[in-house]
Amino acid sequence: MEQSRIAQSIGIALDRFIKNNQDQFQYASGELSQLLRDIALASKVVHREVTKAGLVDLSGSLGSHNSAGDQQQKLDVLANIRFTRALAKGGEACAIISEETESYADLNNDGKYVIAIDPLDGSSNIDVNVSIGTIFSIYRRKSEPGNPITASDILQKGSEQVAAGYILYGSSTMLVYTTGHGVNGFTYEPTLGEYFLSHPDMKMPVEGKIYSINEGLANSFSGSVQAYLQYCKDRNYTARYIGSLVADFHRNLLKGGIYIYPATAKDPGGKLRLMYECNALAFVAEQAGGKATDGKNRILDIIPVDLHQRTPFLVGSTMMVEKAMSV
Ligand code: AHM
Ligand code: MG
Repeated sequence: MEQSRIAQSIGIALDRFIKNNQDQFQYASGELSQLLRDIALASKVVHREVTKAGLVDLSGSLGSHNSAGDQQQKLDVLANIRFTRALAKGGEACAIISEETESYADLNNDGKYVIAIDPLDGSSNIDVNVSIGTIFSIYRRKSEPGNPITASDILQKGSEQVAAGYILYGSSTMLVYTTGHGVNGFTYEPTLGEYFLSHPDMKMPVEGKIYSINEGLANSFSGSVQAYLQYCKDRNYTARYIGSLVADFHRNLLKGGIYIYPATAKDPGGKLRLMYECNALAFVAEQAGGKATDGKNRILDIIPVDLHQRTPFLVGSTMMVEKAMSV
């Protein structure tokens, strides 16, 4: 019933979709809806900046100031400012954890939500005009609003996310999110300045044939990761690696596949960050019927001890992830 209701809403604008589905949230208030709208708004600004990246770089190379006399800023820093500003203005967030800042940003003590965000992931791809993304997780704070936030508000495990998702700045810009009731994808229509539902109730194929991994590092992979890669090759699977997590994940979500960033000699604990890269995608994957693990533990069950902690990450079609864990 719920699924057909969503399927019938194809083409509906994001704002209206959020409003229509507000009753699904565990905490029936408009605050979470407002947070999602704040994130969507900031992403539209980032979309605008991303599409101008080549021009910005050009003017940057002529002098390090723009026409307004401001210093040119790197897009990832700019994206961090855009998202932080949007979330701070709304008042619903009490803290933001970001890849771009060492410590968390303490916002409104009355806010009920903690946001973990990678404002612009895969940013080394900006210079070469390849897809990049924003990844976000939303948690409800544990302590009473009105008080200073505590470590237990900040260091929550992924299973406690109340919403999560990503924005993919690709050949079109898409926002994909879950509030724990399935996954829905919205495509941005830049001339109207609106996201519209284009991918209702997304499901990740249970089995797939695409594997995504930086195979140049294979010499330092564990024996089991190397054995799984051999398994993929023996079956003529397709290798696809953009080097932009959101883009690699999104393709595998739609087509069926596995993304692996294992422990390597350079990054023995894995490269990717648990709190603002892996948890959100793990939540989306599970809600779409997929699986996410560090090789042993479910990603969403890992208790974080540090804002920026890393983890090995295997995410994708359930049967592929299970196979990768069992070889
Ligand atoms: P970043 O947060 O510095 O952008 O790094 C994260 C990115 C992911 O988007 C991508 O999947 C991975 O790093 C690629 O790493 P590598 O170049 O080692 O393959
Ligand atoms: Mg990142």
